[in-house]
Amino acid sequence: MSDPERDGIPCLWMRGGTSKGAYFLAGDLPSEPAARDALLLRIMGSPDARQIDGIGGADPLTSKVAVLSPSKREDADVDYLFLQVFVDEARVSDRQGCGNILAGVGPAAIERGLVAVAGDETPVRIHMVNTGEVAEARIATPGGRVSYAGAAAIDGVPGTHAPVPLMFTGLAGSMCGALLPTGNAVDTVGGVRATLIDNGMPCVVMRASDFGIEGTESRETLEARDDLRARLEAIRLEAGPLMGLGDVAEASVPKMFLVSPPLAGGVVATRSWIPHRVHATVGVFAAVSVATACTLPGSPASEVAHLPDGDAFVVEHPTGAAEVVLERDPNGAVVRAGTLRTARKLFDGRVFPAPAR
Ligand code: NQM
Repeated sequence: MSDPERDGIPCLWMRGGTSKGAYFLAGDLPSEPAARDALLLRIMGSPDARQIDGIGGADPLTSKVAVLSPSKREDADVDYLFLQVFVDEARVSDRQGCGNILAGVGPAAIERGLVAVAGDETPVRIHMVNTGEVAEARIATPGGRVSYAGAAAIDGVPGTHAPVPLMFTGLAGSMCGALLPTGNAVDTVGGVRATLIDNGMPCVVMRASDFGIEGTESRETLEARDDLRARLEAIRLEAGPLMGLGDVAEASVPKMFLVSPPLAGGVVATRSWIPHRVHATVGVFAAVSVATACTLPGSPASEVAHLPDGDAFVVEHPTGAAEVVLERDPNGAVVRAGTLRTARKLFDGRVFPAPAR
């Protein structure tokens, strides 16, 4: 019988969008969730602020896991379960998806033989197990292999890489059951006007000015503000049950957004708490959700947003901007969304978990 500590576990370490994570085949991990999560904590080196005895990058954005398996669904090729491994707590959560790590799923599925190459570009239909929707990715596969090289650039990642276009349908209410789980475009939570929204990611969207900040401060400046984090956490704990998420004390959702007028020609400027650290960029589904909030008349986001003429919503973030495309029906409801990401294989090998503590 193989011993993970001695023999290691097959693992692809990949950048997906502006995040980084470990990609596993489900068959290489324990099937029982508690045993799987205990092993992932040992692999990432959690709990430890530096994750020094594991491969995690001491940041929630680089302490992520994708578990892949062939899909049994007719409309999907691969099942993708996302797991957030907390950095300084012994906790692994499946209570959110991740659109950045999603960008690496197509390449990883092809690398691992779950999906066959189909010409110079291979479409991969990905069932996102956490929320139930299917995403479509298109992966560059010239010459029968995944190519990571290309001319696409995304803010928050140096250089250019092969484009990974992602398209989504049916995101509304992914975890909350409805786009606006309270039925309102505006609620007052903790004395602040907020939009409680889920168009792929449960988010609480409020105006930065209601917190006495510009909303354009750096990640470091905002993370130094313990008072702000505490106020946002109090609102988050109140918003969770209102959004149908129950007690969110131990969950990584909802994400907390403070929005302000765009500074660089985009639709809106964002700073997001995910939920305790400030995002270096912006989550993919979170960007779709906050862009959708901008389209709701009377919402706090609509008051600061500069809406585009077409479908392309540029969401500004601490290190640039991310563009999401929102296709709307004649009533204004978002029916399809998409974005462009890149991904890169960083390491393919076997990972050796730390001894159980
Ligand atoms: O919203 C971080 C990320 C994410 C999530 C987070 C994401 C998304 O950027 O789809 O991508 O919000 O925890 O990796």
